Parts: sequence; C-alpha cells; structure tokens
Amino acid sequence: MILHDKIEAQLPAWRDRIKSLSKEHAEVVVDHVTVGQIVGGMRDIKSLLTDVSFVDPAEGIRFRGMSIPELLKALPKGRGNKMPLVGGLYYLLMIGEVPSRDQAMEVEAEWAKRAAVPDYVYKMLKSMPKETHPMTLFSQAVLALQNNSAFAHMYHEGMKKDHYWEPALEDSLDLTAKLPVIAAFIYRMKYFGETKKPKYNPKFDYGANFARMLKVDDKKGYAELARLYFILHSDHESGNVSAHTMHLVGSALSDPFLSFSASLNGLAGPLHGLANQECLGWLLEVHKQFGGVPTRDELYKFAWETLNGGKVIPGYGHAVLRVPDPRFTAQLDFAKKRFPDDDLVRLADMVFDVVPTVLKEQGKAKNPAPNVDAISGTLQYYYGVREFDFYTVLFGIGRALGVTANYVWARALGMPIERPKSLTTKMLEDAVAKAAQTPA
Ligand code: HAX
Repeated sequence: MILHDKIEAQLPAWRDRIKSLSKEHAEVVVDHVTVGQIVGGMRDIKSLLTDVSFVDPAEGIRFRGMSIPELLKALPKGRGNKMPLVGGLYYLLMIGEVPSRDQAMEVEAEWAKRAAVPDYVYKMLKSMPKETHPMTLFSQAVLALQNNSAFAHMYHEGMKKDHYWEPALEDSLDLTAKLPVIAAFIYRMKYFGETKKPKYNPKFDYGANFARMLKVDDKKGYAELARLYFILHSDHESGNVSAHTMHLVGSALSDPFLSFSASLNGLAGPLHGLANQECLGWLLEVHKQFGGVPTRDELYKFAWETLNGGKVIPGYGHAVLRVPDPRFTAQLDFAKKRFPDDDLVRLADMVFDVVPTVLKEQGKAKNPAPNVDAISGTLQYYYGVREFDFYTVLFGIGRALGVTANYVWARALGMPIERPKSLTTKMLEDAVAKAAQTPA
C-alpha cells in the first residue's frame, strides 16, 4: 500500500530527529508557563508536537507547510472537478508531499475497498431511540467498529513497538473509509426514515460517493462542496479539543477507533464543533427579521443588539487566529463563484463587511474577523442539507483525516503516554506570593 511504503521510507530519518531532540537537547527551554495560562485552559502553552499542520496567527492553517490556496491549487483533481480529491489531501497529511493524481487515486481506491460497514453496526444504529443526537450515533458506530481493530488485535498478540504504526495505518484507512457511509446512513435514517444500507461505488471518489449516499439533489455540486469541506476541516494543529483528545487517548495506546470515538465526543461540544449550527441560526434570524437581506445600517444595528443582549456574534473571533480564517475565505469564494445571488451568501458576505467593524468598536474580541464557522452552514443549507444538528457529523468526517494522520505518526515516532503535572490552588497562590517578593 502506497501510504505504508512512503511512511516506512521516511521513518529512519524522522526517528533520528526525534531521538536527537529527546536524548541530546531535552533540557533546552522552549516556553514558560504563567498562572494565567494554567487557570485559563492551558491557552497557547507550547507543549504539543506535530508536523501535520500548523496554525500561524497571522496567516491561518498550513497543512504540511502549504496554505489553503496553495494546496487547493496543487492537489490533484478528479476529471472535470475543480476541487481536489480528498484522497490527495490524505496522502499530503500522511506523507508530507503533494501526490500525483495516480497516487491520490490509490488512496481513493483503498477507501473504496474498505468502505463496507458490518451489519451489526446498522442494527445497533437502528435500535437507538429516534431522538438520539446524530453525533451520539456517529460516535457509537465508531466505537462499535473497534472489535475489528488491527491495532488492538496485534497489540494483544504481542507486537513490537517499532511496528505500532502499521496496524494504526490499517485502522485509519478502515475508519476513514467507513465514516462517510455511516454518516450517510445516519442522515437518511434520522431525517428521512430510510434504513437501506448506503452503497459506496468504487467508480466515484470520496466526495462524489458522499453526495450520492446522502441523496442530495445536486450531486455534482454537492460533491465539490464535500471535497472542499472535508479538506478544510481535516486538521488545525493538535491543541484543539478533537485533535488533542485523539492524541491523548491514543497515547494510552487505545486503538484508532477508541481514540476517534472520544475525539468525536469532544467535537460534539457547543464550544467546538457545534458552533457552526449557531452561526447559520444567527444568519437565518437576521434574514427572518428583515424579510430578506437587510441594508448595511440595519445589519449594523442588529449586530449591536446581539452584543448588547450579552451574546456573542457566532462565527467571529478565534483563540489563535488574528486574521480572517482562510477556511472561511475558501468557502466564501466557493459560494460566490457558484451561487452569488443566494440570499444567505449575500448576507454572509455583508456580515463579513459589517461585523468586524462592530466588534472593533466594541473593543473586546482579540480577533474581529470571521472563523470557519461563519459560512460553512450556509453552503450546506444551499444544497439542501438543512438539518443543523447533522453539521457536526460532517465536521467529524473531515476531522478524522487529520487526527488519524497524527495518530499514525505518533505511534511511528514512539510518542509516550501524555501526563502533564497538576498543581493545587494553594501552590499557585504560593507561586504568586513568591513572585511578589522577588525583585524584578
Ligand atoms: N462576539 C462577541 N464577543 C466576542 C466575540 C464575538 N464573536 N469573540 C470574542 N468576544 C469577546 C469574548 O467573549 C471575550 O469577552 P469577555 O472578556 O467578556 O469574556 C473577549 O471578546 C475576549 O475574547 P477573545 O480572547 O478574543 O476570544 P477567546 O479566545 O476567549 O474565544 C471564541 C474565542 C471563538 C470562543 C470567541 O471568539 C467566540 O465566542 N466567538 C463566537 C463563537 C464562535 O464563532 N465559535 C466558533 C469558533 C471556531 C471553532 O473553533 N470551531 O470549532
């Protein structure tokens, strides 16, 4: 398998680099930690290692060193498509090189081979109460797949540490292959009462299969959106909740299924993946209130009303970024090229113009610019995927690509179990008192 052979070829050099850092330079200081960071959710503490992606506050995400515009241009595309093959992005995340079209197609072919979901998973999903949240179903299905984990099986057989990454890669390919099938089944079952098993067709790529299994009306258009959406949502460094959860649970040598189910549970939180549905909700509220797209003045006043009501403007601000999120820009470009006259797209564009001014005037948000969630729901809505609570499932399919690439490399480089140190409140107070006595 191409990903296996490429990783194997790179491994000796990577292992030497990590060994040199941990054996010869372990005492070099990289960062210092403040009381504010400890009390404030470990914000910005430099303590995770990944080469898969990096978020530059002034520029946004880079996947394996490539910005979003660069990779959308460079990654291979299927015939007649404008958006790259998701298989090519997975290759880039795993290997760190832009693949040829054939190499991207090899990953796509692997997914097609591995997409079948065991019957008992469907049975389990069908037996759940109807009102179960789609993210709960999604996470349960991933957990249910765990008994087929190559990693768990080989670990219990007694595998050498140097080989952990190989079954990790097997599981990652299996998992990422099955996720769109499971998601599509949940979608059709939950909102349309259908319980037929979706069929993954090897003649089509990941994006096109998802569009077909979801049964949206404009399959070609939606397939393009699915490709873009999964690529953009794949990775955002290792410190966000879903990525860090995958890494943390995986560090206990829990297999990729156990780890990703946990990761999804974090993604399901309202401060993380669930935010996108709130953004679309806000846009729809504006649209309803003004019976269409408002004037700039009306929008300006509405935005201030939201802030004065003690609420945040969803889709704006970011913990790390200090510029418009390039994932937002890529999606807005997509919409403006394809359906510029859509009311919600026009509205999202106007919000982009007005809200940063309002947030700057208010002076609280460190970043008044839009994040990825300011537009992603709008695009789904346009194509008829209007079930808000399903949006985080879509995010989960994309996120799996990044976190599994990280999982494979973490095992390949022998990353140890995570175990940061805790302090008590009294210890922090003592540290503060000591600092006050120390002359500056
Ligand atoms: N509207 C109003 N106020 C905002 C704001 C916004 N969009 N963004 C930040 N602020 C406020 C904060 O609430 C905070 O106020 P207090 O001092 O009164 O607590 C102040 O500005 C400083 O916050 P910050 O340091 O700029 O931002 P944080 O790192 O604390 O939080 C958030 C980042 C994304 C959570 C924040 O900007 C926010 O709540 N945005 C709206 C919700 C949203 O878009 N969430 C999606 C995030 C994208 C993501 O990661 N998805 O998975």
